[in-house]
Amino acid sequence: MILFASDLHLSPQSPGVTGLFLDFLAGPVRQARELYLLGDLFEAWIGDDDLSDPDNARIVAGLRATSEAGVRIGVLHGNRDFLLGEEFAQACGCQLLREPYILSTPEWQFVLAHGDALCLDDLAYQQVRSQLRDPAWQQAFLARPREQRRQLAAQMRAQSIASQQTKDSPYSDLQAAATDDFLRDHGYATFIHGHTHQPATHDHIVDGIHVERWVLGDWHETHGDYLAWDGEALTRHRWPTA
Ligand SMILES: [Mn+2]
Repeated sequence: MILFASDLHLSPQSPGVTGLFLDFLAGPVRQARELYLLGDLFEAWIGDDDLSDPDNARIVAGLRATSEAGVRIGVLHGNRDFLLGEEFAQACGCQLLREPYILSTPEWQFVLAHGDALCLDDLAYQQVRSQLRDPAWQQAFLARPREQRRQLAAQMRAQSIASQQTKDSPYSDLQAAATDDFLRDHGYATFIHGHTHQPATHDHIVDGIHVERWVLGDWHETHGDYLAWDGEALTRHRWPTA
């Protein structure tokens, strides 16, 4: 079994979600061979020197125990935790993957991404995104004292909430034409992504070929959403199950 989840947005402000995620790691994930986290595992990540934060340490310990139990964990960056680095990956025993990531199984091909790179209609967002993903900007940010980075992250978060309020929908969707190009460029593989917080399964017809696009949901205090591939079918699940 291969499991997929995204947009947990783990933060000290939502301890319920952290609890659900740790139960998820100790539960269904232990029965799986692989787990892919498709971005925004954390609400914010200000640098790997923040691994010592007690909340982060608890989450890393959960991931570590899971990888040590033999589950391969792949992590993609989201637009919140784009600064997750090698130190984090080593502490968890997981692998940081560059998006788009092609996942080939003996039975099927998938392409994995966070999803925000295809939200091209939101020009303001794409501008911010290219700044945050710029290595020079990242280096300068990481060179600041940790407390300053924490404040800057909170400021950016507040600005993003304010700009969302002027839009019809807080999360713009993927651009249709760019998505079709993306599916074509990745061999019509089944596309799994998150970011939009609009869980659904979409059917695309690209060059006459039917391609599925599965959107992961974000996690809440009461429940989370994940997908499972058992070698034959992709299915959506709610956690906890009851
Ligand atoms: Mn996101």
